[in-house]
Amino acid sequence: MIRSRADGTAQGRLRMALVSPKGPLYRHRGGIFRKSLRAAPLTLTTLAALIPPEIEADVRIYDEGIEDLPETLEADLIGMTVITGTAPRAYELAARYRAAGSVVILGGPHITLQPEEAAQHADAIVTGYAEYTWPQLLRDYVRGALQARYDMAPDFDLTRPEALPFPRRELLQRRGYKTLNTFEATRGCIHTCDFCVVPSAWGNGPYQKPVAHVVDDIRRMGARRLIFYDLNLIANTRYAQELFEALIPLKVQWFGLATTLLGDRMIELMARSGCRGLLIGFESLSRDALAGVDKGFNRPDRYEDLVRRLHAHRILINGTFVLGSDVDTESAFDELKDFVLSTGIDLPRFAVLTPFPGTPLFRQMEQEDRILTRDWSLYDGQHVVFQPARMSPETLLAGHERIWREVYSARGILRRTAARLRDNLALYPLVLGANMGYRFYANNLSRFYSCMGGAA
Ligand code: B12
Ligand code: SF4
Repeated sequence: MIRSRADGTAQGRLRMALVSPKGPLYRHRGGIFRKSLRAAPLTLTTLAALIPPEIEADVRIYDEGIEDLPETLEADLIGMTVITGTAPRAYELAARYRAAGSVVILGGPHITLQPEEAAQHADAIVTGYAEYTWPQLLRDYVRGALQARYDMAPDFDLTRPEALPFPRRELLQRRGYKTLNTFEATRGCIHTCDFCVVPSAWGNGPYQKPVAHVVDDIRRMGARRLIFYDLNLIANTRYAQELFEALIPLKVQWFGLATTLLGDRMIELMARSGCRGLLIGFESLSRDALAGVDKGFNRPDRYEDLVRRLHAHRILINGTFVLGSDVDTESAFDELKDFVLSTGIDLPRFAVLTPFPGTPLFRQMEQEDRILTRDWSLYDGQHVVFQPARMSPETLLAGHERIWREVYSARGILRRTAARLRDNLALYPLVLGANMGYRFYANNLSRFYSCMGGAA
């Protein structure tokens, strides 16, 4: 049943709450994302900005990663953003709020990938990017005509002015985040890695905001140091060049995400535009493992050279790796640890291979009967939810924890980052701060572990 206000239409000011539920690791109390690792997400501030101007609304944002939720939410309409690891919590909250009379709308990557499941827990669901559907949903709600489902249109684009309000960052609890200066220029990615939710949830895109709009957003925030959340900033070379050229006069320092496909000219331009750090998905040192997940464009034999070239331009590296591929044996942990320590990756991060529902990897594992649990709260990249091919789930979990601890031991941090004291002294406090944040993360991981080996 679709509910709206008692008389069928909304009257007076709309009381709206936008909620980001907690996951096992990202939570206010007892979580392991320290403030030094938390930059403000753009999801709820973007949704708040998309409320049509003719709808008078009092909006509050609640991020359960940084604060406790009040017992009750005095809201007519509640929008919740859901990733896989937060889905069970989102459904629990949705049931509570619906019972209390609020209308609950769910959206986000997990809802997009599992719409039938999600629909059972909401008054309406929104799949895909919501720049056009969310305003339409709100208008429908106000006139008492809420639909059960709103899907992103195939011709979605991010260039029209109505899709480009500036995120309402003033609604966030400033104290909870290391920075509010997070931005996005593009969405989506041109690649199709089997384990990644991005191509499955949102298609390949990339969708691009006009560069002038991105620059305006940065200027109005007065940002000097900022983060781009784009999944792959260099997906479209021409757009990337235009963006980076436009950043040069701003004299900002920026951090973002890119693939390993970085040529010298691009690196040089990025450095000139203020790039000081990149998150790069190296994923594995094995070509077979990469080919197995459709990420064959990564060339492990070139990783060391890439790290050297980025460091030569004083660009720090947040390198991400995935453990548990079908070619990984127990020796993979030590090989990876040695690689990370010897190349001096500034901030390495390790995830357990996770077949997120809705991805090709999930379908493959399901066909092979290797999914060990459908408790989505364990789908956070730090638990083992599938049967690995060449080791036990327990070995994978233990090896994953060990590598985190070893590369973030005092000695590990020093060995990886010592060279930055010589060649990037100005950013060393930042490197050290982030390393200490991840050291805390590494030392606390075991508190959260559960491994589903043999459970299914
Ligand atoms: C910021 C961020 C974080 C932050 C904060 C996350 C939070 N508050 O939960 C931190 C660093 C803490 C984080 C951690 C993790 N993250 Co994260 N994160 C992101 C990131 C980079 C940006 C999100 C963002 O602001 N996007 C910009 C906004 C505008 O886009 P959007 O969120 O997609 O929202 C749009 C639509 O999806 C839709 N929409 C979304 N929600 C809703 C809700 C409603 C009601 C409606 C109508 C519409 C709607 O409308 C918006 C406008 O179009 C995304 C990748 C990305 N670029 O999207 C990953 C991403 C969300 N993270 C992901 C993951 C896996 C994780 C971790 C598990 C990683 C890890 N192992 O540590 C943890 C888990 C954290 C947790 N919550 O428990 C995955 C989610 C995959 C999945 N199926 O679960 C993503 C998609 C990255 C990826 N490449 O796979 N993350
Ligand atoms: S390159 Fe990165 S963002 Fe793009 S599909 Fe692969 S894992 Fe996902």
